[in-house]
Amino acid sequence: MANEVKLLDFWPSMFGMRVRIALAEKGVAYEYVEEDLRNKSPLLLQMNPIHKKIPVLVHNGKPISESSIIVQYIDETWKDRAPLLPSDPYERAQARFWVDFIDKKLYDETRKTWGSKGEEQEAGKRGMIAILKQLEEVLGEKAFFGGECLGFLDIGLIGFSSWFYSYETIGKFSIEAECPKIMAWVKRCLQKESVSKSLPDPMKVYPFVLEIMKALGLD
Ligand SMILES: N[C@@H](CCC(=O)N[C@@H](CS)C(=O)NCC(=O)O)C(=O)O
Repeated sequence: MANEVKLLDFWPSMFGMRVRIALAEKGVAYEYVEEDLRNKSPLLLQMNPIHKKIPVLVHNGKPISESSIIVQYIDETWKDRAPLLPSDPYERAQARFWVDFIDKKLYDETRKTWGSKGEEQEAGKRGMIAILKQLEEVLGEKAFFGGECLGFLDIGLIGFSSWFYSYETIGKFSIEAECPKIMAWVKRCLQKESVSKSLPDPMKVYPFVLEIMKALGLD
């Protein structure tokens, strides 16, 4: 079967980054399609009519949406190399639990660090640090959440690190001071080409965040 793989994405998206990393880990060649989210393409609207969001993976013409579902699909489809989810069902359930936790809790807290002011912003900073500390406990003494190799939970979290500089600079706090183990883990992940080539430069993310803040009247 031919493998025609297309990724509808938007460069600063930590959700899109998950898919880029998973495809890189598996060595899957694909066409990258950058979306303008203020003017969504007919292809995006056709491929993800429910949420109308990126990322969408289009595999041999069939769309798959929701980043964590896409990463699992990639792992199951190209299963002969670089396993991303643990083989043990309990470990697999745990990895899925923590990615679900990131999706339900972390994104909202991080957004408050730059997308709000005053007490809400402070609460976002506290909330984000509390979640990262929780994840430090999950990491324990392991090199990666996946153990010796990058896994599903690593892929679920690492994209946020390209926004850390923006959260810290706008929110005036230091993630490294509060969560040194997470920062050491970020540095280990960035040594992997699958990660470093999939994440944008934090210095490019920062002006992008400032631009959204301006548009929201938060500057
Ligand atoms: N739960 C989704 C979140 C995806 C998401 O929030 N995508 C954003 C970009 S980061 C988007 O497409 N936003 C467009 C919109 O909301 O209209 C996933 O994991 O894929």
